[in-house]
Amino acid sequence: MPTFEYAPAPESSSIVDIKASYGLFVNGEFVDGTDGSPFKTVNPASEQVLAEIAEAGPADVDRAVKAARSAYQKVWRDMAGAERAKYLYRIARIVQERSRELAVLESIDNGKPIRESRDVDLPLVAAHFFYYAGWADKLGHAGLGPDPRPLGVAAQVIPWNFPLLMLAWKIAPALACGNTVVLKPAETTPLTALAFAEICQQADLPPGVVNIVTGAGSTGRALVEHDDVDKVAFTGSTEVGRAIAKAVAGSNKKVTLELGGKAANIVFDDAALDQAVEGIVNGIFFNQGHVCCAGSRLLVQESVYDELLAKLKRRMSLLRVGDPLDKNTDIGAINSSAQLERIRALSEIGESEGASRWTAPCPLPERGYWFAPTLFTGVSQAHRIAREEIFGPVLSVLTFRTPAEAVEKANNTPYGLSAGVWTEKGSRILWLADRLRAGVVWANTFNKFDPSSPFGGYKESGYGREGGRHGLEAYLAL
Ligand code: TAP
Repeated sequence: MPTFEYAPAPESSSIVDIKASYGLFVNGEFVDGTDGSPFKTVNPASEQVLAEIAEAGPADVDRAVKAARSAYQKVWRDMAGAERAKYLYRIARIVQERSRELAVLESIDNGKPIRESRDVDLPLVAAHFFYYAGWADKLGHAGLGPDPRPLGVAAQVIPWNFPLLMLAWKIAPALACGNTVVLKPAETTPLTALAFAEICQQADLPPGVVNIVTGAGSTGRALVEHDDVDKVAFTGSTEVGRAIAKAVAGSNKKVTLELGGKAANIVFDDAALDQAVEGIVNGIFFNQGHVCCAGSRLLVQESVYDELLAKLKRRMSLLRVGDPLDKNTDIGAINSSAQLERIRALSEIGESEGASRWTAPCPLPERGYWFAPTLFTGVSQAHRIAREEIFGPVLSVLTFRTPAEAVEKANNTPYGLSAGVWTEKGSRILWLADRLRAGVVWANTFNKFDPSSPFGGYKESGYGREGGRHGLEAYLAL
């Protein structure tokens, strides 16, 4: 089938001003790190160094926690909710005003297509701040008791797949509830968190209410293990989540963990197949598959398997992989060489365990980290590609005959974060939603997010909920 040729439509990067080096954001100002070694952040689409970033060592983390404690006790805890709300609204509006710049910066540092950072990440970031600003003066009416109180200082550690959005998920509810925060972005994507620090200055947020400490795993560990934090909020891998749960066990710290997933996207034979194909593609190839709730296991009813697979392969052949700043790009760069290695390794294991690999025919740029959209058929439930999170653009396809078999296979995973169901039958959707052990179940859609909707997992996908009224509970003493 002939398709149109697309001329490149690159977004200009001249709107962002990346400095040669960045310090830590502590007590309202950028300061040099004192006991860490600076590291570099690179553009994964070109492998070019973007900036040098300070690493926070234990003494720097301690300084940030002290600033957060002081701001909590002197300003933020006792400020009227309506006043706190004004700061959050102000931040939300500045994010909107600077959204083009922030979207470009996110795509440069993370590798995600500008179409997604511009149309998904940034609108949701602003929406989270607007949403939680609305709660700040209504906490007594959230159904969580008549006089909910803040917890104190929150230590927040986030991953690299949605850098600014994960920051918003963490900071907006924490601040609305009267807590102060120290946040550590991922080592490979610190730039938008540092731009957010500037936004805090621009919004005249009282010094110390938000502190940003950059660094790698050791900085995160020093932060969550610090004696003077009251709350730990972590999003990342199940492995690190487990280590954090052990480290804080026996302390008074309240903990929420948002971890990995291996979601089933279940297609019944009565589904609108073209629509389902769009949902499958969005489910696994959105954000290069670097999505905790990605629909990485496709379960297809046997009677429509051949038809669906043919449509899916045709659609995958049209995906454009390449320059994240080109507005035509569907799939951008893999975030780091380490992640690319992991995707390659698990894909090779898929082949060696006997599954059949099919890769969409597409040219890949020479420099940078790239992986073409791939699917595996002939996958059994025992295969590692059906059990482990690949966190890349790789789909494992399995089949089922009956609804009961679909539920059994969907739930046969250590994770329980999300699931998708494609069918014309409303009663079947409700029947499945009741039985799927997943925090979110999407029906005839996938990867839809809204600040008013709680998000979180079962089993090894973690505990606690973020988003919505439920997200307040994680930041309040009730
Ligand atoms: P991780 O390796 O777990 O890293 C997450 C964050 O924790 C990073 O900032 C990391 O620092 C830091 N970290 C590493 N070791 C630590 C330790 N011992 N103590 C405290 N912090 C530590 O995950 P990742 O590779 O960045 O992200 C991918 C994973 O996140 C996937 O499994 C994905 O499913 C999950 N994820 C889950 C969700 C939700 S909402 N459930 C959302 C997004 C991602 P550095 O990276 O800087 O070293």
